[in-house]
Amino acid sequence: MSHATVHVLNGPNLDLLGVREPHIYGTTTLADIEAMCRDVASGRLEFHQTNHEGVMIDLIHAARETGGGIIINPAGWSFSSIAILDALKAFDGPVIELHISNIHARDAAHRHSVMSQGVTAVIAGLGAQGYPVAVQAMYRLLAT
Ligand code: CA2
Repeated sequence: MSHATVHVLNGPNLDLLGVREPHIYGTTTLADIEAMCRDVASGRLEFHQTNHEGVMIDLIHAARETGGGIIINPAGWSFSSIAILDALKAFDGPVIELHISNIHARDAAHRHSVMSQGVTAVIAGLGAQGYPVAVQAMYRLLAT
């Protein structure tokens, strides 16, 4: 099963990683994170970032065709997007929701993800390292 596709999907403003607010999100860029994921990937890895909700929904639908698993950092949509939650619920494989920061230790606006009820697992607070950890965890989920 290690040849299954892992889809790593990143939501709005994550293209600014490493550039703005390093005290919260660190100095690692999204390109660095993609390289960290590819380092531990043993099969096909799709890596995307979008600032557009409809594009994210299309990426989730496209993943339905390819199969495998989804790792998603929904960023600001975590707290509002029932449309993305619905798309994730329509995906048959495992879904890992990932946050760089520990959202549970943040202010009320960043604490409650509406996404979590529709996912297999949540990783939060490991910084950029959470991404390769999630890819490795995904292979285990896909093998079970
Ligand atoms: O910790 C995470 O990964 C978040 O999903 C990031 C979201 C935030 O709304 C969530 O509470 C937690 C924000 C992503 C914005 O990314 C930026 C990166 C650099 C500078 C500004 C924003």
